[in-house]
This record gives sequence, C-alpha cells and structure tokens, in this order.
Amino acid sequence: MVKAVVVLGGKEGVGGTVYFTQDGDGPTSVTGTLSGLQPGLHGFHVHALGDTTNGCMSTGPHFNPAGKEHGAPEDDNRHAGDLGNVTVGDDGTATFTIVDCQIPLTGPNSIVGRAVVVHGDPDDLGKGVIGLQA
Ligand SMILES: *[C@@H]1O[C@H](CO)[C@@H](O)[C@H](O)[C@H]1NC(C)=O
Ligand SMILES: [Cu+2]
Ligand SMILES: [Zn+2]
Repeated sequence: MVKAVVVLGGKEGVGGTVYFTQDGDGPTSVTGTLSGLQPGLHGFHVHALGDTTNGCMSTGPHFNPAGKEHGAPEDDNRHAGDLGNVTVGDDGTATFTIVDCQIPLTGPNSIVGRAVVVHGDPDDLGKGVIGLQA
C-alpha cells in the first residue's frame, strides 16, 4: 500500500488535508477535508507541477500525461488530473472520498510531487504539493 498526503493552504483561511492510498496497480482512493471555502462547487485538480510559489500560475496545467482534453472524472477523454468538483457545505467545509484509476502514486504517471488545487470563484483558493507518507 502506497500512501501520500497533501496539506492545502491558501488565502483567507482556506485549508485542508487530502490523503491518497493505492494498493498495487489498483485505483487510488482520495479522502479529504477542506475548510474556509465558499459554499458550493469547487474544481478539484492535480496540476502538472509541484511549484506553488506563484499560486495556481506556477503549478502548470492540469496533469495530462496522455495528452487528452479537459473533462469530467467519468469521461474517457480527460486529463488525469481532472477530479471534478468537491461540494462545500454552508459551513464552508467539505469532506469527500474519490476513487480514481488515473492518478497512480507510483510509476511514470505518478502524481506524487505535483500540486493539488482547489479552485474558487473567482480566485484559486487552496493548493499544496502531494508528498509520500510513511
Ligand atoms: C463542476 O461544476 C460546474 C458548475 O456547476 C459544472 O459546470 C462542471 O461541469 C462541473 N464539473 C464536473 C467535472 O462535474
Ligand atoms: Cu485546476
Ligand atoms: Zn483538466
């Protein structure tokens, strides 16, 4: 079992922690909690680069090792990093679980070392770099 974690930080008290686990070549399970966000839907992506020094800008495009188009998680034609939306409640928090087959934690298409970005309207609110966890 390979495990990874990202601690998200952002403007205006936005924060969160997201855990990733993968057993062998199986799907990756993603469980997270977020806080300090506006209620509603927020885009949730893995971006190509782990450089968060200039906010969303320096994290590059959505992670897209297969050279596909932007899409929804259930689409065949999607960026690997397209994990859809997370739903934030009226209290500004979200707890979610995603199971996905395109975001491995090992091998050439590993997402470890890349950035997770939670998008807000209109700003990009939360971001952090995925790191391996013991
Ligand atoms: C995310 O939510 C927006 C706003 O409702 C919607 O337009 C978009 O299709 C959603 N994306 C996915 C991948 O479901
Ligand atoms: Cu994004
Ligand atoms: Zn995309």
